[in-house]
Formats: sequence, structure tokens, C-alpha cells
Amino acid sequence: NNVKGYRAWLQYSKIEDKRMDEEYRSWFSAIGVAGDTSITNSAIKELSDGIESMLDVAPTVNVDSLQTASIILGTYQDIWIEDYGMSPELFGDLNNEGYVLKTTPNDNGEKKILLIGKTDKGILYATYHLLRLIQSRKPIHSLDIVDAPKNQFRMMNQWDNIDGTIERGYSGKSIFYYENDFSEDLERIKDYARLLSSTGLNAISINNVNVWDVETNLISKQYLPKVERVANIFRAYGITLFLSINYASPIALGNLDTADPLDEKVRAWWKKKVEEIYQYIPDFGGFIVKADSENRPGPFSYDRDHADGANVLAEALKPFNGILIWRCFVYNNLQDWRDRSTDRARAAYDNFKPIDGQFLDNVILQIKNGPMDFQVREPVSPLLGALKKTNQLLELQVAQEYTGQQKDVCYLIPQWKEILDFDTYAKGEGTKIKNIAGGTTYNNSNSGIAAVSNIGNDINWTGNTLAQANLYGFGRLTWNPDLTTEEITRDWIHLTFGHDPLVVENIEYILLNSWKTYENYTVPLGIGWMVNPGHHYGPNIDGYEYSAWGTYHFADRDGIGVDRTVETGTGYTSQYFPPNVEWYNSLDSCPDELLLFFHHVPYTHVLKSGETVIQHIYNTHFKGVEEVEDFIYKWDKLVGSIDNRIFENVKERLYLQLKNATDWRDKINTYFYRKSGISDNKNRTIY
Ligand code: GCW
Repeated sequence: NNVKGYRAWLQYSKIEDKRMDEEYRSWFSAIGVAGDTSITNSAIKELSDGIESMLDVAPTVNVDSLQTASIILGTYQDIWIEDYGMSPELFGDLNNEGYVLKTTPNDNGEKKILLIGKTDKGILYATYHLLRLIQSRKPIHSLDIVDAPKNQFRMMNQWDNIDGTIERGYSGKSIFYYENDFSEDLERIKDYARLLSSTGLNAISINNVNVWDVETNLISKQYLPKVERVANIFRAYGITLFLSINYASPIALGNLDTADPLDEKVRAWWKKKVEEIYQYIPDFGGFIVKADSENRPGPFSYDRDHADGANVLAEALKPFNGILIWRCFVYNNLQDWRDRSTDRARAAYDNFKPIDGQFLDNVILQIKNGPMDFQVREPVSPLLGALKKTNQLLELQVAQEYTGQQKDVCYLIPQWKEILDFDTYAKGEGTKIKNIAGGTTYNNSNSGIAAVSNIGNDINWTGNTLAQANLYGFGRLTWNPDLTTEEITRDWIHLTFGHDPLVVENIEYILLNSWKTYENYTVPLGIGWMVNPGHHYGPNIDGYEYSAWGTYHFADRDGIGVDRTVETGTGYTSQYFPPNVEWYNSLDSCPDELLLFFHHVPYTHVLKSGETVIQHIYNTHFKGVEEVEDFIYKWDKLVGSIDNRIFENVKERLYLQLKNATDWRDKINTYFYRKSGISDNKNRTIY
């Protein structure tokens, strides 16, 4: 694992600057630690390894004898913090994963760096913070940091199948499974745990939400010992393990004739099953469930609603403090394009809003960021914030299913920032998505952010090395949604590539512009889809236009867009709180970038930008390709300044991106030129 791409943002490369090297080194002769949990031990290991690799010293580690150490780790209860001028009250207000990272003299006036956690998890996070500072060449002689996560659940969802494939995986095969069994490469899983934990994530579900036949058995004796093994690995990094389950398990595993949630036999079966799981994994997180969604089984078959469906599982998990995560990705996938009254965008809200308040308090509803499905641009789901009496978890997609599949570079932090900062007005002005996910808006007992992972067994984890930035950024942003895109981006570049100014500048430029560029050459003005059905890469304007999935653009010779207004459309806009209802509903105020999501307009409609819709389509599509050419130009400048393997990896993909962008440009421009009969006012070539 000496490959740079493999080490990702945990490079710990040797510090070349002599002065800095000496300065840091002066701190690291001895580390003192109080406490001996698996998490504390991970912190010590990470710290010693990191320091050894950056500074070429192997500090001694003294357990429970802190006198001689200059770096001290422990919880606020295990360390005599008053001796260092700290009051225990400071920790009273801190949540369980918070920490203090402080340079401070002890009674004798000797300077120490303290890494004090509220619990051992805080120690681990403080350790990663300190290592990050050193990797970024920041001073550590006068630290005074108090930090704690703003989201309770910070979760990764693997969509890995037990045969080793990954649904929507773009970086090789699963690191968890191989040919219907668990992988034996536990080192790889441990390194994944390190990566996740270093960004602040604390939960993971390790199998696809589509739970097929073999995977259904993950909660049976056959696999539980191996699930336990994986749970042990993650536990040592502060990460709790969850499993996706098949709603029909009582039938498939229990030989019952029903999975009806209100049937006593079914209830009893789940209780026993959960008890069994906790015998293997005493701190098991719980279940994640995709039910009555895209043909998966669920409570609808028994005329029960989602609350009935979820509560039976939550009830079984409750005695063990387990959590039941229920996904809201529920819609009619047997639609007819002629039927203009059914609107897939409405579905999550229509299904779940009426049963708000009927879920047990250890249920969390997991809601995708947009009402459709992780498109390059969508409005924020109106269900987020509309549930006032139910716990909710925002779901994002780090995997680039609709955003270039880790061939094309598409840095998603700017998109997620927009989502998190979106004002729902659910409880008046300033009710942002980040507050709702953080649980402060409605005082939720359980809440946070989850995302679909983008990793596989490719040596660099993410296919395109630049896609590592999305994984890193997801963790950091989920820990603290108030971090700026620039802070996160800079940190990632410094940690991964070092400090060469041109490297930093060019990579930052590519990342920060890449989402907009991807949007430019793909789908215009928020309309979405227009991709090849099934695999979702590359253009196919009518690919989903006549299908049953509810994903239409309704382009004809006169115009394009979906009318979702209250007066003449599907009424979807009414699911938002005022003033957002009006903002989206009115053609005058609807923002350009979402225009076609909400309105059907003629090609000659003039946007706020001053361009017509058709001219906007032409302009952005020509521009998108030029921007990719510019990315290639900027990347080429880095040859020799970064690891060659990473250089080639990204270069190869940038050329695939150029091909893709060109294909999109030509297909989209040609299609709309032919439909509208209106030519480009700059007379560029349209095929
Ligand atoms: O849009 C779909 C994806 C499916 C995925 C589903 C979901 C896991 O194309 O691959 O299934 O979303 O989120 O459940």
C-alpha cells in the first residue's frame, strides 16, 4: 500500500522543510496515553505511524504515565485536566464525539499538546485533526481548538452485492465481498475504515439496499460471524455497522407465510432475529430498508403503510438501542408518459407527509436530496423539513451515477453546499437543510447525513483519483456543514498532493469548476435525465422519454419542460413552504437553473440571463466542451510535479471526458436544432 493513490489523503509524506521538521519533531519524543480501548489504540497507532512516516522518529508510547510525555491523549475523565488549566465544564456542553486539542503548560510550566476527548471517539478525531495540521504544515505550538460534529449520524452506504459487484460502482469490485462470501483482505477494509474515520464519519451499512437472495442471509448464522469480523474492524475506528435487510426475510429465512408487519408471528420472528444479531455484535447499528421501492417487497403487499412497516423492525431493535433507517425513495415506476397528473417528483412527500408522527423514535427516514434521483441539478426535496415529528436523514450520492461515473471529473461539494444551505422556510426564514439534518430544527433524537459510497477495489479506491475529493469532502462537510467549499478543497489538495503552488492552483481550478462544466455539456436548466437508460452514462435524449419511470422532458417542436405549477401543472410546487412555493411556481421568479424542472416553456422564452432557452442550450454545450479542453490543458501542466501514476490516471479519464462532452454537445444541439428549427445565432457547427 505504498502506492500514492491508495494512501489517498493519508499520505503522511516526509516533511522536507528542515526548520518545520525540527519544530514538529521537538514535540514527538514521547506520547502519553490514558485508557486502553480499541478506539484509543487506533488513535495511538495512527499517530505513531503518521509521525514516523512524516518525521522519521518513532515516539515512545507510555500508557498511563503521562509525566514525561509532551503529547497526551485521553478522555476528560481519565486525564486530570485541571492540572492543565481546563475545567470539566467545557466538556459538559460537548457532545460525545467532541474533543479539545490544546497546547498548554502543566503545573510545572512544561508545554504539552493535549488531545482530550469527551469519549474515546473524540480522542481519535483529535488525533486526525493534529495529523491534518502537520500534513498541512500548520503550526502546533499554540493550539486552542474545541470541536464536535454537527450531525449525529455521518454515514456511508455501500451498494455492494455479495457476488462482489457494486450497484452503481465505478471503481472496480467490492472490497467487502468476493464470489458470494466475505473477502479475506481485512487489511483493505481496515484502510477504508481509516479513511472514513479520518474525515469524521461514524456509521456504515455494508450491503446494497437492494437485498437480493444470497444477501438476505447476511443476518443468518451462515454469515453473522463474518459480519461480526467486519464490525470489529470498523468499531476500532468509531464506526458503527448497519446492514440492509430484505423486507421479506420472515418468509425467505423464517419460513413464515407472510411478512405482514402487523402479524404476531412476524413481530416475534424479527425480535428473535434481532436478539441473535446482537449476540454477535453488541453495538450493532441497526437496519436500513428499501421497501416498496423499485419492485422490492414491503408493507404495501399487506395493505399496511410505511409506518407499520418500519415500526415492527424498530420495536425489535429498540431494546438494544438499534436504529431503523427507512428510505423514502418510493414512487410509481409503472407510469404512462401520457398521464400528466402523476408526477414522480411528488412521490416521497405524498407517501410520507401524511404519516408524519406515526413512526417510533428510533426510526429515521432517509430522504434523497432531490425529489427525483441524484441528477446533476434538482431542487431540494420538499419532504426535507416537512416532516415535523419524524427523524430524518439526508441522503446524498458520492458515487457519480448521473454525474460522470468517475470517468468525468465532477466535484460535488459545491452541489452539497447549495443543498445544505437551502432555506426551506419550514420554521420561518433560516430553516436550512443543514439545520434539519443536524436535528436542531425539530429537536430530533436521531438525524444526520448519509451517502452512497464511491469506492471499490481499484488501487486508488475511486477510479478517477480526483473522485477521492468527493469522499473526503463528504466526511468533512458532514462533520461540519459550515466549512466552506474552499477550505475543504484546499485541505484535500494539500493532504493528497502537497504544497506546490501550481499543483494546488490547477487542481483547485478543475475541481471548483467541474460541476458547472458537467452541467453545461449535459442536461440544461434542471430538466435532468436524457441519459442512456440502464447504465446512465452518455447522452440519449429520448432514452427515458417514453418509459415507465416517470422521467420526462416533454420536448416537442414548440417547447420543453415539465409543468409542475399549481395552476396548470402537477402541483408539485405546492409541496414547498412559502415563499418557496411562489418562487418556483412563478415563471418570473423561478431561477434559470431549475426553469425546466418547474415549467414548460417555448424555446424562445427569454431567461434571466438574457438568452433564449434554445440559445442557452447551444451556448452551454459548446462551452462545456471548451471547459474540458481547458481542464486538460491545466492538468498537463502538472506532469512531473505530481505522482506519475495519478497523473496518468486522471489524464486518461480527462480524455474520456472530452469524448463524452463532445458526444453530449453534438447530440443535444442537433436534437434541439431539429426539434425547434431555430439556428444558433453564432453559426457554430451543429451536426
Ligand atoms: O436510481 C436508482 C439507482 C438504483 C438504486 C436506486 C435507489 C440501489 O439507479 O441503482 O438502487 O436509485 O436509490 O434505491
